[in-house]
Amino acid sequence: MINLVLFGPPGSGKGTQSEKLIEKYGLTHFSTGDILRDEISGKTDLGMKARAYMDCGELVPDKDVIAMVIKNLDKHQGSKGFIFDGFPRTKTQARFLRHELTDRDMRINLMIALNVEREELITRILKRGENSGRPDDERSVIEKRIEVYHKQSAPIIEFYKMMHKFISVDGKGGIEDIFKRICDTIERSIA
Ligand code: B4P
Repeated sequence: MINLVLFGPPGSGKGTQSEKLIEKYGLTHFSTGDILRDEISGKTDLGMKARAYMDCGELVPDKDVIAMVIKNLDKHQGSKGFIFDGFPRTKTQARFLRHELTDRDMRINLMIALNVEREELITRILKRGENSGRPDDERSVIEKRIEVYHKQSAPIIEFYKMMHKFISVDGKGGIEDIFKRICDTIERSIA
């Protein structure tokens, strides 16, 4: 079983690369952003609450995300492994994930962080915003999301570094080139 955390600022390509990794390694995609957007589409209580945070670029509170993760994690029993995309995003979430996985006799093998500079992140998300219909793909919200990433999410890099599970990959360039870098990293580190 391989469990990966795909990490990086908004627009770094986590969703894009997750799709390719799932196809290659047969893993289960676990994207908290996608699950939250499904909750919004379904107009659930969580969705209505989450929307207020997401639309202005803030993180959804840990207690809500954690309850949602507990509900969704056991839907995938028998999985060959997970790609955690956009989760964990805070130290509390990182500690929670380690605890939940240990209880299930599982562990994170590697956190792969996609390294992309700020201007490129903004360009990519603005381009997606032309068609995505996502209220958070708008410049001032993108800037807020990047700020929140640096303040609240980037500190968890230390958590994974201490466990010798952190690897940074160059996230600039063509999608296929980045994918090859990620696969090489996985094969060097895990296989
Ligand atoms: P997410 O859905 O996870 O969004 P994101 O981090 O902003 O990444 P995104 O998926 O947009 O970008 P990607 O890198 O794939 O989260 C949205 C919101 O949900 C958060 O702001 C937060 O409010 C909430 N949330 C989610 N998880 C949470 C948690 N754990 N705790 C609390 N709150 C949570 O790609 C972006 C674009 O770049 C795409 O259009 C893609 O086509 C393009 N792209 C990718 N690679 C490229 C390349 N190499 N070249 C050019 N373009 C590329």
